[in-house]
Amino acid sequence: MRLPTRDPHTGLPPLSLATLPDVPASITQPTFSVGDLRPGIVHIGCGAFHRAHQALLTQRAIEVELAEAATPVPPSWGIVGVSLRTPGTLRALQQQDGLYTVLERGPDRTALELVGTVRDLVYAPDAPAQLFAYLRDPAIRIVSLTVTASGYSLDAQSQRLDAQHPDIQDDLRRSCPRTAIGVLVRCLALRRARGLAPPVILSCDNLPGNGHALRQACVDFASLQDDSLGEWIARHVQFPCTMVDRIVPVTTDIDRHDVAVATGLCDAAPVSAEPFRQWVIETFDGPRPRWEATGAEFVPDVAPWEASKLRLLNGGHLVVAYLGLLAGHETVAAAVNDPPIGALALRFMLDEQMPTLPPSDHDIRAYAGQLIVRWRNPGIAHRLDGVGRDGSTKLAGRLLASLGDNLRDGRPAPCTLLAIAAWMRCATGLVDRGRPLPLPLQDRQSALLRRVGGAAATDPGRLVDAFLGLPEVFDPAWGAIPQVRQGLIRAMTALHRGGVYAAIADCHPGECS
Ligand code: CS2
Repeated sequence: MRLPTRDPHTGLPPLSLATLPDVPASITQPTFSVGDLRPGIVHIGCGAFHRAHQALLTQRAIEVELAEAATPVPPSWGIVGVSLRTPGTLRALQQQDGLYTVLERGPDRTALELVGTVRDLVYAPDAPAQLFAYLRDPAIRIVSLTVTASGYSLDAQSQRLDAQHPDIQDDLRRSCPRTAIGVLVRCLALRRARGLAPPVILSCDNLPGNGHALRQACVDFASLQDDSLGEWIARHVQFPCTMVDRIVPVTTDIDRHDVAVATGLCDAAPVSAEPFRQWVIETFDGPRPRWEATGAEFVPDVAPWEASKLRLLNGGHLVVAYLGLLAGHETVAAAVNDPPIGALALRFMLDEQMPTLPPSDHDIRAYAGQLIVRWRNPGIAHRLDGVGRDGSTKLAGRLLASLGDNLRDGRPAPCTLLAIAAWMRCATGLVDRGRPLPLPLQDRQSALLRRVGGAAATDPGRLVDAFLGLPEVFDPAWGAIPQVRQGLIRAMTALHRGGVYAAIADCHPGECS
């Protein structure tokens, strides 16, 4: 516990264990003694999403368990938050003894909740020994992660580990791994060497079959070092699939200001989020928090939930992001409230994504309608450049997988093709006639995309061919499918000549498909 010194900018004492008693009773806060919580989970990628979703639900689960228990000691489900790459938020949280505020922003009101489940924080590049001490500790029963799809180092075509990826190559040579996959495999190797049970590895990222993809990546990495380790992981480690959902925009100064006004304390790392949240988890064995008591669902097969969420919500987000950015919008709400873009997003979900979903009793029409309402939430400023970033990895599960299904079944997919063309245009960093995109997109491949796209930017046909020729993004087979290549060139030409609205007006089934 540190002494409360005032924040130099706001003049307020910082949020910390020492100032926790000063938080007004009107703010929801942990009902247990935060300092007594022992770690049972290591979470890799302790960003805003994790803190607004799993960490918050873990707090609620602890509270339920505690309310039913005979002793006042909280169950051991504290979280060790790990960052592999960026220290910023982690350092701020360290200063606050891991405490932070979640602002639940609905259309009409904002509710605040203080979260105390993050009990330690490790910036892996600075403290590898501390990280691996936690990971080999048998008290850690679950290692969860939100590192985004690009953190899985998968080959775009095979969806197996990209063994040639420079970070993976580097990790294979190092005594101390730095990638998510390298770190997980080292954790499992340490457990195996000591004869300890492995933790459950819980992927909470938005990629198809996230648990299966993670298992394969870990087995592939381990097998490159030691075949028997790969076999042991395949046989003994559980990698449940999950579907996670909550819209969590990047934290802004407005969030920090609102927390300061409400609490009288300075929280440098609050998160804001929509009221909606959903967590569907493939059933697994072993101890875990009572997440089901907080609304999470445990099911034998997550696939139907995952497919509708990835294809409608995350895919729809990309449609809205790339067309919205080209139309000059900044947020999802502004783009969806722009009638042609909102209507296109709905058409995309109902006509092009819904028919590709696995059979289930889910009401997909109602889900699509609910998504439009969630996207329009005026309390949330969800920036399009954030939603659209890393398109080179996101397209695969969100747009290309369903495009493949539609082609196979002979269904036109003009909205999907227009969204892919819009991504290509955004990825060049140029809107038209060399004008830079007002909100540039970040991408792990941005240097490549700008170089390849920039060279062909003024010619729709060359631009489409240049991008289709990138194996980092597209299976080479796509370029040889006439409906795909011609549909993209048609959409790109419409964007090029008349801009977004003309391209949307030109987007009819059977014509640009
Ligand atoms: C978004 C997601 O940025 C993105 O890729 O599509 O973060 C989305 O907001 C969440 O998956 C919602 O659960």
